[in-house]
Amino acid sequence: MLELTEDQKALAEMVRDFATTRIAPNALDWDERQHFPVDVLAEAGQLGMGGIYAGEEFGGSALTRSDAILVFEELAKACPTISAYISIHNMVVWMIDHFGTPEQRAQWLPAMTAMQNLGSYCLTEPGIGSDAAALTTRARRDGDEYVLSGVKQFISGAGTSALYIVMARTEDTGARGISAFLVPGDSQGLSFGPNEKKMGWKAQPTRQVIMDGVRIPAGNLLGAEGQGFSMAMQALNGGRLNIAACSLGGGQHALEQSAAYLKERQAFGGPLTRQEALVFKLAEMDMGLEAARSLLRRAAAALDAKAPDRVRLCAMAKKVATDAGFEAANSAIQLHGGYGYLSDYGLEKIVRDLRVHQILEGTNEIMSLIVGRGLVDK
Ligand code: FAD
Ligand code: 2MC
Repeated sequence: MLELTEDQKALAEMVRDFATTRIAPNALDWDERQHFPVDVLAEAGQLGMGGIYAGEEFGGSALTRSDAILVFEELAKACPTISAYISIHNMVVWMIDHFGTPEQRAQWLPAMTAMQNLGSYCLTEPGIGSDAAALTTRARRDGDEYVLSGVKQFISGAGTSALYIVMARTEDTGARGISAFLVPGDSQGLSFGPNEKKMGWKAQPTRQVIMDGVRIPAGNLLGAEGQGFSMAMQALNGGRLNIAACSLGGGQHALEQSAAYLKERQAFGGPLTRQEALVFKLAEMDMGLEAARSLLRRAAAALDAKAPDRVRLCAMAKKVATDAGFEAANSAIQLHGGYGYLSDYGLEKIVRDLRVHQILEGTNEIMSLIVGRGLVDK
């Protein structure tokens, strides 16, 4: 299970080629200019990365979750921010492909799997994040339409996306009163807050999505009324695997760069690789990443197999890998000394980008809550 197949090795190599030629050379510049490279995203779409685990009927690649984590790790070696946005887009595409009607799939998927149109996932609100089942955005049925009002906070891709999947309340019955809606980006009454100024993830926009009486056709309800929370959580299981893979990619790149640097850097009469303490640090980084990668592959296999413990394993992998990736990147700065602190070396960007993976797609405390509840709520 942990060995890659020949097809998986070829997939990783194809993505690596794309990432090293089209993303890596530009990553620092996009970060500095806060540039969201939609043209390069469309190129990723042409290579099948817009619907990685969506069916082939409307342009998806019909790959597994075990394949997808390889894609996201390779992309993240070049830029965690771009990799993570492509993951969010894939969550949206998967929700439409998996839960949508034939009409919804035919309408939205072709341009989205090609990444000509981008998608945003809208769960968080200004007043609720971790306690997602308490969300307050309203959707009221009015004849052949729904009318949506409320504000979504921290929405990745907002303002650029053509489609927003919005989780909104249709009944006052907790998680079971939440429904999911397909909200076109050009809807009347839809507006966006300013682009947030952030520590990292600068090459993708993060904005509020503001809905003031947005009217959408009743046919834009995704799934049935009351199923929105469950669908949103199912999409997040895959998102958590992908974000874990993004952290591994960033951490792995930082590790490789550090090993190369220690070989070159001279001090105390020879290269720094002669200092055993530093080689031990590299070994610790490697061990942390490899252990997390093993758990991540097990969690992805569990999601592929719809195993009963998949939610627990996805939560574990998300916490373990995002912590390991951040630790590795932060250690890489230390191993580079003062140079690690300079933007040109790219390491401080990786630290800034990976820091938020411990916060979003469910904070790492919420991952512990999911795992811990399973131990004591039996
Ligand atoms: P809170 O829920 O207020 O938590 C505050 C602190 O309390 C955290 O440390 C948390 O772990 C802790 N805490 C809360 N409850 C518990 C508990 N029961 N036990 C222990 N500790 C607890 N959301 C979207 O819907 N779509 C997006 O595209 C999106 N993109 C994002 C991009 C960025 C750059 C950022 C920063 C966030 C994004 N988010 C998005 C939102 C993200 O998912 C939330 O920030 C996250 O879920 C945490 O919610 P919160 O910020 O409200 O923190
Ligand atoms: N997969 C499938 N179903 C799930 C699930 C999961 N991961 N998590 C919860 N559910 C189901 C659960 O089985 C239950 O179903 P049923 O009603 O049939 O029993 C229902 O959802 C309600 O779950 P809980 O009773 O556990 O609800 P509670 O409110 O106690 O806790 C919690 C839910 C905290 C686990 C959930 O709110 C959560 O994951 N919070 C974190 C929010 C989050 O991850 N936000 C990320 C936003 S997106 C983002 O950051 C991006 C960058 C895109």
